[in-house]
Amino acid sequence: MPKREDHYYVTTPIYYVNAAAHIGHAYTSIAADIMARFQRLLGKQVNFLTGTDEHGQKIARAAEAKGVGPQTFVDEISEGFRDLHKVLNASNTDFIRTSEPRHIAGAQKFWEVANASGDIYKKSYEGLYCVGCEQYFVEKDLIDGLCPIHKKAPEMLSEENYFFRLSRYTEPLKKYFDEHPQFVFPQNRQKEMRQILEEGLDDISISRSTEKLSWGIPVPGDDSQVMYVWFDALTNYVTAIGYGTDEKFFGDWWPADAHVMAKEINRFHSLLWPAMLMSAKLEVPKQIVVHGWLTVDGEKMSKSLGNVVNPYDIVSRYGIDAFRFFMFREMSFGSDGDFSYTKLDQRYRADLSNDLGNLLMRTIAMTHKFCEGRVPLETKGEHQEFWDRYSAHMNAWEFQKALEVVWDYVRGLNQLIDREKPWTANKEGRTEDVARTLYTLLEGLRQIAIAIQPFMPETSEKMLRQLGFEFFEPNFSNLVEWGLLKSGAELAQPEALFPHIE
Ligand code: ME8
Repeated sequence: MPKREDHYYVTTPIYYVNAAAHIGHAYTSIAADIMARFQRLLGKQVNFLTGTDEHGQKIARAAEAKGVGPQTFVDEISEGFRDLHKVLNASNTDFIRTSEPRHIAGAQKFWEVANASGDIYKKSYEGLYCVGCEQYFVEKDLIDGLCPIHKKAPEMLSEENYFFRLSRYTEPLKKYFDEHPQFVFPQNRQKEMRQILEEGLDDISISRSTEKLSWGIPVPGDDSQVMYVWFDALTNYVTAIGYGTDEKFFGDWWPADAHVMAKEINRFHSLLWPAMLMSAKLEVPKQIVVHGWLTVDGEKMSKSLGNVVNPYDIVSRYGIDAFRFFMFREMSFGSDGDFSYTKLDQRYRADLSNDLGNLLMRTIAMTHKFCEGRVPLETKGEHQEFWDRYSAHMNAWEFQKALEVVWDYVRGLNQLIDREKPWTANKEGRTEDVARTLYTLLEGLRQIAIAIQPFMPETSEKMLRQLGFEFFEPNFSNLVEWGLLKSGAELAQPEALFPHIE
């Protein structure tokens, strides 16, 4: 069965449970959520997967350091990630843990199929391993002998392991990249991967001896080895939708439309994962969506610097929608970005409180004052261009640009008020002018409320409620038409969307 046309499947990485969630994780999950909500507006049925990556050396050691068993340890932190997604108002439809039976069964099946393709063999190996990355390095990729990401010297490991014939997929991958120039977003990340392919891929170790590491999924048919954590983890994208356990469901949803992540794990997703899928005779995902790294006040977030930003703190001060908006209005998705409370504060005041909040407040207050709180006579308007520009950016993951399009509209409506001065028109008895301006504002605000829905779902709902627009079925085809606010409909009392924060 081919994947169903009206289905959209988006994923985040499954996060390591060695430490608590921070804004970096929140950023990725919100990005995926924005796309999930946008696709629902387009009328798609969406499967949105996130979850936790619970095996491997890094986690085994973190549990040991805390003096608890690995299962107890991962249970607690995984719960924290689940909770974070609720606080973020993420609309994920699933949350997978790699310690779950459905995942273990699927990962083992995947191994068996790759093995049957002749892509798995055993050999002795010695190499430099970074536990932070859960990855082997070759000398030339280290900087002064240190891992470029964790700035630590990797450990020398030597043992007999199973290997995956990644080298065999260099040519098929090159071909795939050439035929799918939009496979990796953004373009510079696609080029980077294509360059690595040019150099050729080496086979990689995909298991560990249980003598060294027992916290993992047993290799089928060999109890003395567990799977390498990345081989295990990547399969979550298929095991969560029933690979090995529910073939019908799997057929409806695979291949994924988008795997979202930051750049440090692009290589695993754009090269290793497609090769694994080719080996397992499965389709390659449609797009790998890679964003940059977040820094805080210009510095890398780190425990030792004490600058790790806790998303709960931001949400309790500014509310979830302001946080969601800020992360994608301030930074260009795909590039690196910097978080600071100063910039968040500025955006909150300028873009949200002033531009949008006051626009709604003034419009509703004037409607109460000049039109008895009822939507005035409908006025024609043309908004196709707005939706075309907005949708083109949304489809291309250009969230910052999509928000620019929306804020141009917001500013345009604010200018309309200043230009038309409905209070003067009212005083002069030009009731038709007043009605026309107010209708344009109210209906424009309704359109804006829909456009911001993927970014700020709660604010969108509040706006629609204040505008007296009760019907809310999240589907563009019923919502973007001009003129859905019916004349005579009663407006609620205005309420500040983004109240002043001390
Ligand atoms: O890599 N800026 O898990 P992880 C932006 N388990 N994004 C950030 C970030 C930052 N400073 N910090 C974290 C793993 N992220 C593996 C993934 S998938 C099969 C296995 C986000 O907990 C970003 O999405 O280290 C990054 O790729 C991910 O968290 C890394 O999460």
